[in-house]
Amino acid sequence: MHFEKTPGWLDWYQGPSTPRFALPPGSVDAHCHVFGPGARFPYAPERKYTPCDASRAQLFALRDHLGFARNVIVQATCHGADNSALVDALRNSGGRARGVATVRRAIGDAELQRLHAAGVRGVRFNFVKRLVDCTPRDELMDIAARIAPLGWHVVVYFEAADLPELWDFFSALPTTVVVDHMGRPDVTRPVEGPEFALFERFMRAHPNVWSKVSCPERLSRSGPPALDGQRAAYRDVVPFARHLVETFPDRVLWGTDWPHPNLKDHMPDDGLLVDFIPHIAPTLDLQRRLLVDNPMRLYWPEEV
Ligand code: 0GY
Repeated sequence: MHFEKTPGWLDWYQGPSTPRFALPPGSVDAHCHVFGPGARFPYAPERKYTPCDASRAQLFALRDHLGFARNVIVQATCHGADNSALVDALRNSGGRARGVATVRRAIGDAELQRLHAAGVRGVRFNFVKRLVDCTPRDELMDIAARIAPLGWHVVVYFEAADLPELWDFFSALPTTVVVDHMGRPDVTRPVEGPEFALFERFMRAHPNVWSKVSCPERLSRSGPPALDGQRAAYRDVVPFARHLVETFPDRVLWGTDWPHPNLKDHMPDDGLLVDFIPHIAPTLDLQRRLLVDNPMRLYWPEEV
């Protein structure tokens, strides 16, 4: 099957630089995706965008180039609840990838077991309206109850403005809850302002809640580094991510978000994204927890 990309789609960056920051041995890229290839793993009819292909081989080549040991591959909304491309990537990772799937309430126990055997360890609930149609809360709660006995967790993706309304639902989830991209703060607002303070309060009030301190390229208004080197990359995001890393050092994860769906103005050089890490995790101890200890505890607990 042939798919036309969404008009204006930005393809992932070819030939990323070699990071200057040396990742600690055993580092995990805890948020990335595969897209198709569409000819083999067709995009879902209900998708809100059609991406360029981004195969498992291309993801694993990036992993090796950047110096990561492992990946956590998150089901992207363009594949709906068809986890075939994800499962194919996990099965062909040599045990070096774990996954977060999208499932519907009707999923059978045998299918859940099949996903678990492939390496799935979580489900994603997406509340970003431009990406998905709304799934009723009672359906999501049923899914959470089904996956909790497997030791899986729930990954949630939402916009900061929606946290007040989602607070009680998230509080009722019976698993570890991982928030994508710091709950998408508006980084033009102060880090100590009411919006981000609410997110911090949410994490303080719920010891089972973790956050990915990922996606500076998506959250930033100041943008990528200037070519003359006079402007640091995504500097407006640093205080937000660093605050979470320093306040909750055992509940933060980092990921590239490759192949970076739906970016509108630029496509990041993934090598430069890795060079962002020491700005948000300034000590060796924080770096090791963020990149190795925390993701290993969540995704490979049997090896910890
Ligand atoms: C991300 C962010 C986005 C997209 C998806 O599954 C997806 O389609 O997650 C986005 O558009 O903000 O984490 O990849």
